[in-house]
Amino acid sequence: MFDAFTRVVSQADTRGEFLSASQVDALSAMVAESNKRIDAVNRITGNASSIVANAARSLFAEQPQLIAPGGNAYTHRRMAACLRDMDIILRYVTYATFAGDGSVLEDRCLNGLRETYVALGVPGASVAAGVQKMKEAALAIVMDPTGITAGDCSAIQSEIAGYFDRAAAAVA
Ligand code: PEB
Repeated sequence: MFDAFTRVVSQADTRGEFLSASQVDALSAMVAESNKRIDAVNRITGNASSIVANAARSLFAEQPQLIAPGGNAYTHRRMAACLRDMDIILRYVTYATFAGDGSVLEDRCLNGLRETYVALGVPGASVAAGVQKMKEAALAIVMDPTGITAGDCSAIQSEIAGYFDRAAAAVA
């Protein structure tokens, strides 16, 4: 598991090189912008249960076969497993956002997840659709201008979008 700093260190060490000026500059810029990152993590974390619940509700409205008898979210046990899975994926997206690196998401959540879903008979494309819904809701909350100093959050927005997209692509 890397963060933005340990990844740069590891890459430099692999080549036996000192850190380059451009690597240091990029990390300095990341530190200078870190309030945006922390605010984004706090906002997603603080709204996690409603992000999950609303995304699931919207998914089941679009794909009612999931909650019909025989569906993959039919019975309380499967519904609970589904909500838990969405919550787990969202949690790892917040970790990746905090670390500024997707490896924690890749290594501890997405690695092997497609195979798990295939084995369980859970439709990966439906999970991916749920992840996309969480992405929309999370980014709407992150980019909400109320109560924060106005600034350019396009970089953190696209970084977070990228983590959700990787999660969706990993199971689709
Ligand atoms: C991944 N999900 C399920 C299981 C596992 C995961 C390992 C099997 C064990 C169990 O039931 O608990 N676990 C989960 C995860 C990590 C982990 C992400 C990462 C670290 O450790 N059903 C639907 C939707 C979708 C869904 C499409 C969006 O209709 C999910 C939610 N996951 C779902 C369901 C099950 C499951 C298990 C329904 C139960 C399947 C079954 O037992 O029939």
